[in-house]
Amino acid sequence: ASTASIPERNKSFATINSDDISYFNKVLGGRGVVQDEEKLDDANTDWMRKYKGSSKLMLQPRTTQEVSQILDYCNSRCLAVVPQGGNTSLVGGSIPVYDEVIINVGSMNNILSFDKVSGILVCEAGCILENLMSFLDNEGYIMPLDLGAKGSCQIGGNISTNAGGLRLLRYGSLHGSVLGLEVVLANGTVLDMLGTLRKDNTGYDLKHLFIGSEGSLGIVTKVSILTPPKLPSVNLAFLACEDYLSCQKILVEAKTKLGEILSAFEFLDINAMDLVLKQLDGLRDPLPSSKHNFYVLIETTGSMESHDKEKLEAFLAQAIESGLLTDGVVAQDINQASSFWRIREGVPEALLKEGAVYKYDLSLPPEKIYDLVEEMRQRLGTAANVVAYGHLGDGNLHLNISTPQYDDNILAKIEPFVYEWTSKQRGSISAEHGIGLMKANKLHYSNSAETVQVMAAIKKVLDPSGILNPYKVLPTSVLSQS
Ligand code: FAD
Ligand code: 2HG
Ligand code: ZN
Repeated sequence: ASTASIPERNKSFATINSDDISYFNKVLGGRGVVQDEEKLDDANTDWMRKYKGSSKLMLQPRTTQEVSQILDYCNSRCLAVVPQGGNTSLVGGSIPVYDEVIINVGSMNNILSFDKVSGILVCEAGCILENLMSFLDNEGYIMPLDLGAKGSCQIGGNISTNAGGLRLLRYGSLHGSVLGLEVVLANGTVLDMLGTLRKDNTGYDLKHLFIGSEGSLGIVTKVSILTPPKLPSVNLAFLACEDYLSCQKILVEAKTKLGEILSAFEFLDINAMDLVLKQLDGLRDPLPSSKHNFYVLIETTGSMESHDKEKLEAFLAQAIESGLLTDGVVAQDINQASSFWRIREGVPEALLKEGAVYKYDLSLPPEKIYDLVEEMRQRLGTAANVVAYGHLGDGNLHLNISTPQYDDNILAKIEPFVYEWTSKQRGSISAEHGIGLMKANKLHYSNSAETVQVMAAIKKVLDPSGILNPYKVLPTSVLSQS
């Protein structure tokens, strides 16, 4: 991977010594002070195997008090730290850049309360998303977010990245469903904002600062989240369109004709589909009679099976008759539905198997999305496979450029072009994955200089020595000025 844009190690940070290790052993009672090389190697390496740090220490606290003591100590010693959850970041956000101490709250994985009437779940930040989903399933509820990394990512990591995913279209962003947080600041101060109220207009709503701040302002230790009820009727259609304009028209049709039951609207282009079928075992093309340029997944979730089915079938029949859809199939059972989802959710894994990958996670006006993909294909010719998919219903394109290995000449053709193009459309250079290390010095493409200055000022107030997740989110140049 290219390291061209990685800033130098900040010399004001201390390096760990044996006194530090003794202190951490004392605080954690001898458990969760990890110096084992193999474990550290995993924690130093990101999911894409693109970024690699060289931390010598990972701490696994079990209580908020322990997190507080660790941070208080690191702050006074000027030891830099990186909060890490499931380490599924796609922007180099969760790994140390140099020798930062890794703090992983994965051992804080208790469910603290669940209110069956309101659907409000309170849990510790280290709970794995899929475990929360299974817990809620037994209670007749679901999590308001779902994503391909559910088996590893932690709710604290989801909140810190403001993860979007497959259900955002229906249930909105975590800024809406997170009702409260407990957060530990850089100096060890515990902020108890763990409310369980839907309505609470008492002063500045500080929890929102931590949703999406990628571990740069504090460590999330507890979470209160509003969960939707599990509805009995879920249908999933796997559909084909011949051109991108038809995908957009189908989206508008789905929003108007399936409005109250629409729960996901995703797309893949033919390059994404071919790749996933080639790289992942056991998957079959749901529409095998011919190849199509675009594939769309439409999920509906409602309370009455017969009504929902009738509605979806009428919608599909009309879309086929009008020529917007050229083929389509509705999953007949839960196994077929999960195999359809596996195709969509498996694209990142398929890309990883294929070789090197340049990832761009963009918010763009939906009508512009595929223009960028086509321009990128023209720029790169046969040197790369340009793959497009994503959360079309939310205007979120996942533009992935796959090459046999990382190559700075190819990167120079992609960047800054992709960021400039997005900026010109007033799009976002990070729809849902965050800024991390990858885009810290690209923030200006989506934010004015004044906005970035205010962000730096907030960072200075909450973390004056800059120990929390250094080199990430904000450009180091702005932080050193403020
Ligand atoms: P990590 O990757 O460990 O950390 C992410 C960031 O949060 C880092 O900056 C880290 O410092 C910080 N952090 C972690 N825990 C805490 C904490 N307790 N307190 C403070 N800061 C913390 N993202 C989407 O938005 N939508 C998707 O559909 C989606 N799909 C994905 C599919 C795959 C296969 C993969 C690998 C990733 C996907 N992601 C997606 C990206 C990723 O953001 C999410 O997987 C997830 O939200 C990260 O959670 P995590 O626990 O792994 O956090
Ligand atoms: C998804 O929606 C994830 O599958 C990952 O956000 C996207 O790999 C990507 O670009
Ligand atoms: Zn996504």
